[in-house]
Amino acid sequence: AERLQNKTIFITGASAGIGQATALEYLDAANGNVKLILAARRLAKLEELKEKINGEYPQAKVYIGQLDVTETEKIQPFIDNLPEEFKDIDILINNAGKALGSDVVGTINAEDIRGMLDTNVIALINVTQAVLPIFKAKNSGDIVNLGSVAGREAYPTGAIYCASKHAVRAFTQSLRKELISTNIRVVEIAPGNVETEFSLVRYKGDAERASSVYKGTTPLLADDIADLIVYATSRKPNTVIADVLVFATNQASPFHIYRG
Ligand code: 8X3
Repeated sequence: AERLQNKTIFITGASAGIGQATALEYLDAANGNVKLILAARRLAKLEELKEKINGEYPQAKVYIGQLDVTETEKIQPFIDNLPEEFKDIDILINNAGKALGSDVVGTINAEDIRGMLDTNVIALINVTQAVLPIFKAKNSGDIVNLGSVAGREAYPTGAIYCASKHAVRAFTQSLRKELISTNIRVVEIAPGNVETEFSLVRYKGDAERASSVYKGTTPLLADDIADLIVYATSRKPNTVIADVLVFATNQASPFHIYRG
């Protein structure tokens, strides 16, 4: 797309899943003419991804950086130390996020509670606050926050994850309203089940349980969400795709899933 040419795009959680797919989707949509800032905890994965991108799109500019977004004090330096040609961020994809465990209230361990709220909520807020001055200075930029159906409909055994995604939704809506007089666009993309490492992380490595989430369905894949993110951020400047709830065709709520 013409509108994406030479944009600088900052993606958190870029080493796998929706984050990685989004990086590749931007490259595809802009024929490699984008600058990507790819951040994640797993640097080796990012190095692999960068190599793959360099092979396929020699014209693409890719900056990879190890960043655990829950390490609050590292966020601003990460932004400040970007190489000159990557400093002028145009699109922020707040993708890093996770579910940990599936326990009922009363049995949720403290590490999981903090893990979800730190990554999904606090880190997302901190990254947004670090990038927002860049957008305000030029009166443009897109902020895409990854919500979830869990941010619309809370379900049992997901209290903290659901609370975290409700928080993402509220934060996103407040921000869009605060920026009403600017050209900055704020987007929430809220997927249902997407087949990524997500369930493996939620069920702590139990591969059988993880795959049962998607069993009998034609699940959404990471690149289906990436496709929507690229679509939303390549609309005409007078348009904001404010809010997208997206399911696999055979899902209608967290617990309405048709398994053929
Ligand atoms: C992931 C979808 O249904 O597990 O955000 O909450 S769900």
